[in-house]
Amino acid sequence: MLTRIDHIGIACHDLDATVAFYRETYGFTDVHIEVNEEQGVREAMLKINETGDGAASYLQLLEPTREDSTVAKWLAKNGEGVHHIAFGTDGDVQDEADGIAAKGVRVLYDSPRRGSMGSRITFLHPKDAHGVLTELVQKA
Ligand code: MC0
Repeated sequence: MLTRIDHIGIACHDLDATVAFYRETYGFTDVHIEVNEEQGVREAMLKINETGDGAASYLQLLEPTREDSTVAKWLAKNGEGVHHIAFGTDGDVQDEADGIAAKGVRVLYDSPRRGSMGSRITFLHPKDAHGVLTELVQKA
């Protein structure tokens, strides 16, 4: 079952400057930074609150590490802003994806890939989700 907004992904040009903005403007100081080479991003997870399913909700700031990454492509076309929304599941993310695929929504990966902080993730095509790139997350 999808039980939380796991994170909102925001594309940015300069990760350090954007983290500083969120820290100084809103006081979000719980920050985890990592590089995900497969996805072509350096990312910061800013914890906002814990959720009723034992997980948490985050803002995710995404800076591309290479020009051919999905985020670099998106930034070139749209500029900085909200890139995707991620729902968290309390179960197996592949089971969740299979159930959604059965409703006619394209799932982008055949099997889950590695996401932030050791999570398992997959994505739904934005064209099948009213224009919103949607990620499914199973926390580590
Ligand atoms: C593209 N489109 C979007 C979009 N990206 N619509 C809404 N939100 C987005 N973020 C739209 C385009 O405007 C275009 O529509 C159509 O989808 C095809 O886009 P494209 O520019 O031709 O690009 P494609 O087809 O090569 O790739 C789009 C696709 C890709 C969604 C398949 O971005 C993808 O595989 N995304 C999933 C992986 C990802 O985004 N990774 C970065 C976050 P029009 O109408 O113009 O034809 S990694 C992450 O978040 C991890 C690390 C984590 O959470 O832990």
